[in-house]
Amino acid sequence: MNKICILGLGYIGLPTATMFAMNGYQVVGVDINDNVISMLKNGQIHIHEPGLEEAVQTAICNGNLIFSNQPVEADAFIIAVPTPFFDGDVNHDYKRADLHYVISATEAIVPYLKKGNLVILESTSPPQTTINFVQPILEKSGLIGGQDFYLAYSPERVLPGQILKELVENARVIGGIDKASSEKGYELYASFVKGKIILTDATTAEMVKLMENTYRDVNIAIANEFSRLANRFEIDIWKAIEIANLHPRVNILHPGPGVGGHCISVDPWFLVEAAPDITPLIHTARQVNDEQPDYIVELVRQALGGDLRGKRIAALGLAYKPNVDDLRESPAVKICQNLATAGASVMGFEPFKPDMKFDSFSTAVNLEFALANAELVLLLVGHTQFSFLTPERISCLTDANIIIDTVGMLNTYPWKENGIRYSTLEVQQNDKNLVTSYS
Ligand code: SAJ
Repeated sequence: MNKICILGLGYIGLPTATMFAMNGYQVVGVDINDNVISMLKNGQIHIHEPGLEEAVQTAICNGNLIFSNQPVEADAFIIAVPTPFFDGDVNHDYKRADLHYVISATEAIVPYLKKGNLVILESTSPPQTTINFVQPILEKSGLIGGQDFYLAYSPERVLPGQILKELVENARVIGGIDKASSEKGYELYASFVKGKIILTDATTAEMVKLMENTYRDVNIAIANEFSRLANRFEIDIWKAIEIANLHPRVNILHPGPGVGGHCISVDPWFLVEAAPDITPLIHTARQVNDEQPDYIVELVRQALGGDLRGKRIAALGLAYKPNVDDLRESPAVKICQNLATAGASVMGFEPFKPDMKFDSFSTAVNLEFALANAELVLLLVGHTQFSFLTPERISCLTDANIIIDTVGMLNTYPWKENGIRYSTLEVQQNDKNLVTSYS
């Protein structure tokens, strides 16, 4: 295998294409977005991921990585397109996977598929997508899966922000439609993967990916529910979690403003959709995490005396998690929108995307501008640069004397001594006077 065609140049496809190109393969990266292709041809990337732009430029200079808006003949095809859920799907009480990108990418391969080719699906997909959707579409070529071509599912499991490192170091699972397909997939990925490579069948590999993200979602949901209980019983949630986690078999995750991103807030629904009758826990966890932004809006409302109309709120961080520029399914954005709908005047600030604009609320291009007129500061994302917001610095930048820190990042600073009311997801124990005025 010398030549690889990768369909979808997003957060996974682009780093994967680059990694193969840096390891000696001829790679053609394909995307249907012409703007993305022209940026990449100029050596610029359209996403924020540490080290990626330099790596793409190196691969282009080596002559191993080129970009196109159409597939080409190749030895191996990798599908790395998004699998979102349907927007505004009102007929179900769960969200359903929208597989149209996977289907159209697979269809796009058909005219180029030859005997002996390997096709890998990397997109997170509902159980049995590889055997029930991808294989039959590819067989429209007249070739038979497992006989004329190899087909496998191999999920990406990398963490945005650490993609280049994790692509190499993480364990990789490769699930073929038959043993030969798994082994062919092994041959391909072993060129750069240093983590363990596990061979299995396609549906197990699909389930493994969904189980991992669902496990995390359910665990974040219980952390969020614990934070609500902590608020009810007026205890410090962070301290309680710290103590509970001293138990050798307990590891409670962080509560926060909710779960965002294109993975954990989406993937568990694929299991619920596939088997709604046997997934009540997964369904409920999704609901708990999806409701967390409303819970935060309520905390802000209480802190501001029960009425949000006309209140000036600086919302720091709009990304779905710390130190990334990705706003997909971001709970921070949802919170800003809901605050604005309730009448607040919201000034959002996302340092990784300072030019981002929204219909319902304003955005600031820098921290100073975001804080200037605020009466309440709402920390929504634990970006490293926000960790330096000491009481002194805040006092210099704003007259706001209320801070709500939804990620518990600033809870070691002496806010009270500096005349600032500070609370996290719960009302602080050491601030009992405020407890009553908040609730
Ligand atoms: N979050 C919390 N509390 C926590 C951890 C996360 O509220 O304790 C929130 C984050 O703020 C964010 C969301 O959950 O809004 C998801 O963030 P994440 O860092 O947990 O995960 P992702 O979506 O960036 O990446 C996940 C990873 N999966 C797992 O950790 C099991 C990654 O390895 C996968 O490759 C990725 O999904 C994916 O592409 O599926």
